[in-house]
Amino acid sequence: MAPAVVYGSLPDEVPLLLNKNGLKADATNRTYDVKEDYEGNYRFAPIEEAQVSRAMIKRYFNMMYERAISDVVIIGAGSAGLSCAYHLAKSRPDLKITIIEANVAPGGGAWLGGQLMTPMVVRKPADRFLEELGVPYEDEGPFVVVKHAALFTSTVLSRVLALPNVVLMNATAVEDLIVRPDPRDPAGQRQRVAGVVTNWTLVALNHDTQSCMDPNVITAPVIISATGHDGPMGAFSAKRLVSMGLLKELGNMRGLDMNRAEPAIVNGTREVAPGLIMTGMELSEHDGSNRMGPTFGAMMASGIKAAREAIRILETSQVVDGKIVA
Ligand code: AHZ
Repeated sequence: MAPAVVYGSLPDEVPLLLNKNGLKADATNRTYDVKEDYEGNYRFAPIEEAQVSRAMIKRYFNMMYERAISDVVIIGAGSAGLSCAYHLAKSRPDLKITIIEANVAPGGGAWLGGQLMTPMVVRKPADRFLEELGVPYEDEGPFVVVKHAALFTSTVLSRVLALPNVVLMNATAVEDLIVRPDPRDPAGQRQRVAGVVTNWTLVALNHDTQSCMDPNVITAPVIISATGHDGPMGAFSAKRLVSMGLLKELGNMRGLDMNRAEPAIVNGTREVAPGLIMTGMELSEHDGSNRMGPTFGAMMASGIKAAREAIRILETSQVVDGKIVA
């Protein structure tokens, strides 16, 4: 006779707590014979492989379920997107902020300065953002220098991820935008960006090699696009606005002029189409403004401005179930 198949015998996942004797006890008061010994006798608490799967799946898919309606979606976790997420999440802890990043590694181009060198240059007054994050720098008068760009990027990333109202889905690409008639337009002609269409990036990169692999969606009253200048995935929303007929043509990023480029990006950060704010270097493709090369102050200040714009929109709108209704 075949052996009986028994389900439900796996212990549920329960938090481990340290008890008086240094043994780990979980919430059901089971104790585990663990030892932190680096002389050859290190012992872990036992685990079933399925517990590991369930620990991840439960959290990830609960998070996707919960964030199917978000308050703000930020597309792209480069220096502009992360600066935006930090300012927004700190200023408005009540908002559900969802960051979608196509790459496995968040951070965009901010892991290095210019020409693959490590120092990062930030023009004043954007050094105030470094102060707020607690990132040290050397003062060179009109600008400051962080010893390694990764010190800025890892710090802002860890601060953002530690905020309870932020989630980051990396290795996930935005491959389209949700667009609806804008309820604020009495004629019903104007279109409003109302969410994002997502897919695992590895799937998004394989639409030409496989049969149809349909996407997922996230609804939000405000979308902030921070996908950088043109590249394999860059300037995503700017290009989609053109192909959808919501923008006549791309302005195309112009040649390098640090003095013109940085204020143009910061001061031009705005809601470029109803429901869609654009920040960082993506804006240079939308507006046809100069690039600044390896100076990062404008990315930080543009991110902060995008966060302020998002708050302004939310404070002047009536939102029901993730949709602006008036
Ligand atoms: O992976 C991209 C990167 O991390 C991500 N991204 C792009 N398209 C996406 C999509 N879905 C999800 N469809 C997407 N994620 O967006 C991030 C963009 O980061 P970035 O560092 O490229 O852009 P940024 O505007 O934050 O910073 C630009 C930094 C530059 S470029 C530049 C110059 O060339 O002159 N100067 C500066 C300071």
